[in-house]
Amino acid sequence: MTTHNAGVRLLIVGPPGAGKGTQAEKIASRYGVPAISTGDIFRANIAGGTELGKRIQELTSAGNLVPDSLTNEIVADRLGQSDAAAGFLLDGYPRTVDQVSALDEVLAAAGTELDAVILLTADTEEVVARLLKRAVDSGRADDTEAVIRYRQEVYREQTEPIIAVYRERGVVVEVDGMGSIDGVADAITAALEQRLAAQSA
Ligand code: B4P
Repeated sequence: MTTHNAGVRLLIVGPPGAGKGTQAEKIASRYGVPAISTGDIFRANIAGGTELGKRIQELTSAGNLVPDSLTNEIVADRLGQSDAAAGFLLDGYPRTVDQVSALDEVLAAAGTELDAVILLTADTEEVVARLLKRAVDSGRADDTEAVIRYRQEVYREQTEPIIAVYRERGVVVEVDGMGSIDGVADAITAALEQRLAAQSA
């Protein structure tokens, strides 16, 4: 345990299949904060079979993003729950520049800010291979090759611009996501510890 486990506010960003969800669980448990994944929230809505779930299913199974207005509302509500008051790790959100602004507002209203943005980098062919494997293992509707490749494009067009915004704020911690799961986890931990120590120095 470190001295940085209280009140840490993080987000993890990277291309689909970079391992955000995989690493988010590990980081969140290390820092004792909830991992909040918009992808998981949407899949839970789909599984619930509601009208909202059906609309989300149409969008995500084609590889498109869910509209900002809806996503922002869902995340603001989730961040308002008591378990997120002392810190959180956002996984897969923000995914657009508009979502960055919405998150900024929620954090400003709470008088808090992000401690670090973990950028998980990965090679396109490797992530496509991982997601094709996940398709076999878990059968996700958005894990067909055409949709996987389209989601990489959506990432480049809509999500990559948020990295520049966070780089300008000096909060980005870049980690190579190409190693083994445990190797990547160790690299994230080391990079985060360095960042959080520098911040509190
Ligand atoms: P997500 O659920 O975020 O899905 P993802 O980007 O495909 O997966 P992730 O990067 O988390 O990879 P994972 O750890 O699973 O989004 C799904 C959809 O929801 C989006 O396309 C979009 O439509 C919608 N959505 C989500 N957030 C949104 C937002 N904010 N706004 C609008 N729409 C939004 O890893 C992938 C696979 O690789 C796994 O099988 C894993 O076991 C394997 N793996 C991980 N690390 C590995 C490693 N180091 N080596 C080998 N394999 C590894």
